Amino acid sequence: MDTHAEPTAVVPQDSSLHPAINRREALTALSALGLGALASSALAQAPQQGGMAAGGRGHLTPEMLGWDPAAKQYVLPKLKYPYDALEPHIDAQTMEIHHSKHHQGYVNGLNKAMAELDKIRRGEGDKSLIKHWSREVAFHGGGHVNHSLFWLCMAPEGWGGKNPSLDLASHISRDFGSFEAFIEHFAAAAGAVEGSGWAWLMYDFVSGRLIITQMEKQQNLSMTGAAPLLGIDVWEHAYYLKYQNKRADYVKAWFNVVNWAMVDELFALARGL
Ligand code: MN3
Repeated sequence: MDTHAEPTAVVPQDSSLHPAINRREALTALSALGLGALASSALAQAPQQGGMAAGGRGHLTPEMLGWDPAAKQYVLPKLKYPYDALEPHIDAQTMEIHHSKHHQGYVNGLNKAMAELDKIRRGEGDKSLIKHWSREVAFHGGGHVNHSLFWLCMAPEGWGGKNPSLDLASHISRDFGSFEAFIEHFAAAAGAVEGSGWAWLMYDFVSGRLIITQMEKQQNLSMTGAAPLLGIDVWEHAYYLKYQNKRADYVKAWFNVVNWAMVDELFALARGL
């Protein structure tokens, strides 16, 4: 991959794939998803920007981020591509089970935990269970955020370009040495997660640098104050049907379906652009 390549994002012809966006609603959704830092950073710049849609950006909607503004509930986001669209790299059966069963489970668990905590606050629940429901929020909420971003950060080959934008690519080169060094580091981090978890490319607000982190389960070891930009799920449910124990092969294949245009979008949002 060429660090200095021109952006190669290919916009799908079906305009319904990129619905118009209301910036405030998207920011609300980012907040609801627990991406408060990402949302507040974007919000801080909102008056100067006049909306993402006006700037040519704005692929994100609350629904895509897993939030129903009307019901004020977390929802399973619809995918922007069919379950078989990531073949041969990610097989259709894995995608269907992963999205409709596993992710739905996190949505249900998160809504349930939020409702139970609400009951306790109203004096109708068992206060001794606050610790239990708080852990449920962390685990299922983490799972919901992670997967909502995971679906967005993948796309059929060619949709999101083969490389990050020049802007993101230059930051990657600055912070990791080169694009190749970044890929190597990211793949190694993903391969070395013990048990179930994730590897993430994140933007650290404090240092203003890109970092790579590992995440155990859905949230352990996660870093607050950094915005997730690109993550790979290395739970076995994400790859076992096709790749069995060969996680490294899955990680290598997965890079073919990275939606760099969306990663660019999240990177811009994180910096309030
Ligand atoms: Mn998963």
